[in-house]
Amino acid sequence: TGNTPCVLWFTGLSGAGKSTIANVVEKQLHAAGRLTYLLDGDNLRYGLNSDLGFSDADRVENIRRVSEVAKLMVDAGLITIVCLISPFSADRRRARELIGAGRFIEVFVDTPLDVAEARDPKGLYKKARRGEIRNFTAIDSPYERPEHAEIVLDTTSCSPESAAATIIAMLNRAALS
Ligand code: GGZ
Repeated sequence: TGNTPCVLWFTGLSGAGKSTIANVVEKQLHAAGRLTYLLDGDNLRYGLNSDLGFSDADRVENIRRVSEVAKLMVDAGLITIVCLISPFSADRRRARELIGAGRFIEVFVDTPLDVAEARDPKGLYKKARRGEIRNFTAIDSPYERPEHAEIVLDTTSCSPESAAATIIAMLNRAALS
């Protein structure tokens, strides 16, 4: 299962399910003996990217840094899983070019805003609607939908396990195994 180093790049709204699916994928790859690393935007913002906020410029820099780290990790032979909202097409395109199209798999977690907002696990949408958080993606900051993602998933009616199965099947099919 998924033997060749590559980057699985998850993009989608806050609450779309990126991290949940990524964790299932990572667990399954581990079970198959693969070396992986999960770069989760939410966590990296406590360390590597603790100087960055959510302005457009800071998001661009956040994504640039994570792209560079992902490139190092894939060079080192890891299946590297990135979870970033990464709302701008240009940033995702730059990441693809940097890492190399042949080892970049874009996973668009296309969960509709109303579903993500209803989940609201951290209450962030509620705060954004009240104006307590500014520049919140899909509320008062844009999300540019991917048009060339290798995988598109809507978690409205699909479990994290079946989403993960779709991704693992793709890794195998793409002869990345
Ligand atoms: C979007 C925000 C914001 C704003 C805090 N807009 O769902 P979460 O909570 O746990 O993960 C989200 C995370 C997004 O960080 P990324 O590094 O993935 O964003 S980007 O790729 O756009 O740079 C969310 C939380 O941070 N969060 N404020 N204003 N998400």
